[in-house]
Amino acid sequence: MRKVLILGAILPITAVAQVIDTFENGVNIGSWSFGTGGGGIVNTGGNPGAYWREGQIDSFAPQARTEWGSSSPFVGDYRGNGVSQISVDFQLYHVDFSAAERPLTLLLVEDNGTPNDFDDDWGAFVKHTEFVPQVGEGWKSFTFDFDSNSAILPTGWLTVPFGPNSPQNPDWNSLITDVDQLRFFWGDPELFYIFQMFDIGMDNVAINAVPEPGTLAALGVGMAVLLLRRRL
Ligand SMILES: [Ca+2]
Ligand SMILES: [Ca+2]
Repeated sequence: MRKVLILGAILPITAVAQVIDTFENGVNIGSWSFGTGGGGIVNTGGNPGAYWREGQIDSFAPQARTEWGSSSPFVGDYRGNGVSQISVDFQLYHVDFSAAERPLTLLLVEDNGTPNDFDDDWGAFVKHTEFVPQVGEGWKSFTFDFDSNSAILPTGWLTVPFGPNSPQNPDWNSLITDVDQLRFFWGDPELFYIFQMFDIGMDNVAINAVPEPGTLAALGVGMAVLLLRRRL
């Protein structure tokens, strides 16, 4: 009886809070696009159902991004909101030459407090171990796990300046407590690529929060104590 009560008390605390953009009913929760102005929601063929399709992306590296200055739930104070995971599904329908061996990169952008001045913007990014999908591969899912409570740039992450006035020593803490834009960058931001036309689909963009590790550890200790007491 006591065991049931314990589990009942823990489950709500460890539940994952999630915002997921499935694009159903014509709703683009996250203000997503690839920035061409030509994208839109298609009602069938997604993973499943509706999805975001942008067919005329002329770019060296397509970048699905939250609209600049939007109130997208995919930006803001990641640390305060306990964000620990971001995931997305992509499909590649067409590319002129090749999209082979491009990692999918999660890129978080900081406007440095000046949203109208792009010369001092910068970002922090982490490359997924999986490459972007190829034509004919169908929908491919990507999940990025990270610690927004880390006081320093997490292992595997790098920073990138976007203008001549970007800070010399970019502050991870100012970024992770006030993310201004989320981008999924189709490639390695440190490499150069040729311009090509891409036709891409996107679905199930999700941002997840779980309790801080300290909270889980405290619960673990509590469970151990309770189990010990039961045995005694
Ligand atoms: Ca969908
Ligand atoms: Ca700025």
